[in-house]
Amino acid sequence: MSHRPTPDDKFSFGLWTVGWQGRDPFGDATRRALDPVESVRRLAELGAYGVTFHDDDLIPFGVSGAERDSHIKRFRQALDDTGLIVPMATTNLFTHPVFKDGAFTANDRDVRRYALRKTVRNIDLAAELGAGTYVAWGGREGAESGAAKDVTVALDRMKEAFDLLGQYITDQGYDLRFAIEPKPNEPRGDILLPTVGHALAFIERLERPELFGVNPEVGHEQMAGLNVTHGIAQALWADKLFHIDLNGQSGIKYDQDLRFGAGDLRSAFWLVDLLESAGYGGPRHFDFKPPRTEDLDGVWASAAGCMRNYLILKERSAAFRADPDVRAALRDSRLHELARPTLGEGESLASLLADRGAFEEFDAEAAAARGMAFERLDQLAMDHLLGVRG
Ligand code: XLS
Ligand code: MN
Ligand code: MN
Repeated sequence: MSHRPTPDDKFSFGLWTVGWQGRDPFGDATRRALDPVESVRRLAELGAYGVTFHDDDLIPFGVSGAERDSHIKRFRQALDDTGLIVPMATTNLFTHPVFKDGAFTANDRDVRRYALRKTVRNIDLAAELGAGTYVAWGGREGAESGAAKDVTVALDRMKEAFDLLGQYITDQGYDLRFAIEPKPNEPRGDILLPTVGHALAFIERLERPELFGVNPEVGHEQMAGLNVTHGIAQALWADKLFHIDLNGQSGIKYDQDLRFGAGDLRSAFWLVDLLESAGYGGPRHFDFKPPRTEDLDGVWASAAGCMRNYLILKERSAAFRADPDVRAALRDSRLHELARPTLGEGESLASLLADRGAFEEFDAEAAAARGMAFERLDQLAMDHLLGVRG
């Protein structure tokens, strides 16, 4: 298998990822600004199929209507020239100081109204450019102190905002769905809808839940110490994996946004194994930050590394699944039993209750003595991941 990406691999990148200039809380920019047109060209050359953006990545905040149009025109031209598409777009509701206390859940009502208008304006552009997904990351929706935010009321306001946006795309007839992106903290001390689970539960309370799914980010779940592959499996199980942000993270600390495959490599392996075996058909979107040590050559090397690592892990996962020893080990670990419903066909709860073998005559000691053989199975995965088998 080749590790050279092609558009069929559906790799996409945010303009803000390769375009990150390296400004952090302690230091200034280490790289010049990238023209979005240059990013589109370079990403296409590297084998990506899509590019995504926040409104302000493409059109600097506060410019006139005419200037806005000319930025959009140049971008469209670059898309036409390269064949890159825009699978997703999103709103910047966090950089400008007006959003210091949030956007859809800001205590100030006029800020909430402004945030909705800013979002609607960029939804129009997303629809015009053919995007199928609109991401909503509420980075400033949260608090640093207890009484500052009434969380139940803030969730009412969050629901109000998403219900209005759902109504908007329905009224406009846009072929667009929303993907809510959870994150536990940073930049707020604590952010609302902090994990995939919180977001999935919230979506069920919306007026049009069918229009809403999640956009989990690898590092964001890991910042909360969670197993990101399990979170994504649950999103898939609920038919809610509308989009994904792939990157790398080493444990519970600040949002590292490493290139995909860096950080927790075993977790990355299981994630690719899940996405590929579940037949996830959406974009493989990278939301990473090339470290500020890098010059622009390093930026493109880092972007290429994201895609290369995904393809290597995809190959390793396919070899793992095809290995006859792995198949035998999966049987020994009784995965096929997990796939069997607990009641037999046509069996009822009453027959389970009447089954003496299930309880009165069940030999719990004998069942407890059975080994699960998971260590052998996991070592086979490790061997495949490290490239010493197949
Ligand atoms: C920040 C988020 C952000 C979203 C899009 O932590 O990952 O980049 O993906 O607003
Ligand atoms: Mn992140
Ligand atoms: Mn993200």
